[in-house]
Amino acid sequence: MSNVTLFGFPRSTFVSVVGLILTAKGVPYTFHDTEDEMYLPIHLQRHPFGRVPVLQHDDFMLYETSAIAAYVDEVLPGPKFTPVDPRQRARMNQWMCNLNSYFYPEMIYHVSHERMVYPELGIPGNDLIVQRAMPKVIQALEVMEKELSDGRPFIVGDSLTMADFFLLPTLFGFSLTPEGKQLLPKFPAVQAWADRMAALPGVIRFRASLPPRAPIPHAREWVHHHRPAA
Ligand SMILES: N[C@@H](CCC(=O)N[C@@H](CS)C(=O)NCC(=O)O)C(=O)O
Repeated sequence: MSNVTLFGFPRSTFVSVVGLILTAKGVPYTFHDTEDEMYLPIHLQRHPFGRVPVLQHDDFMLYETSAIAAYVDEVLPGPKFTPVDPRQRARMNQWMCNLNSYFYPEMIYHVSHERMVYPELGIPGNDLIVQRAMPKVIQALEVMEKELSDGRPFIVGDSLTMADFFLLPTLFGFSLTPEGKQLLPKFPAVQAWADRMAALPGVIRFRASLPPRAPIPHAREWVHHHRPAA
């Protein structure tokens, strides 16, 4: 029986980052769906900020995706996704920070939530929030396109690193929005990277393990808690 449990809800991009890394390493894990528990004491005990993912390994509980990813790659068996070379490792960390600071907030919080998550719950999306985010989305894609423009297969170079797994779910979530469909074809290196990632056996296995895409009921609360001001 697996002694690794991943807590989260299936549409979460950060939960997918951890799921992708565990799957690519070949680590069996149990997925615990927190959809109905997000605001209950049982979940706040796992994550005092009420977010996901949370990882349990034996009796060790850990939250925050970057901390979880580093722990998983260091401690659990399977291929390593952290470069040994300090400069490559620093570049990987830089790209994980890029995702956290410049990609996820704009592409997911501002665009995907307004275009997909809220409308799926009957809550109208706010065009102003999307329009305000778009210059920053374009800047992020331009930076990524430039990084990949020397023909490297992965974001840090020849080898797959955790940074690729950090970027993929956010880029995928954005690609489903009208803005993503219109914009991404203008970034051929980013598109080629996404296609290359989608063809990796671990990514195929992880995606096949997900339930069919469904609305996120607890996202109704986000309107009150953390929707950006229009
Ligand atoms: N800094 C956190 C961010 C995690 C995060 O924002 N997760 C989102 C899902 S992608 C979440 O928990 N949202 C649930 C909510 O706000 O109710 C990390 O890296 O783990």
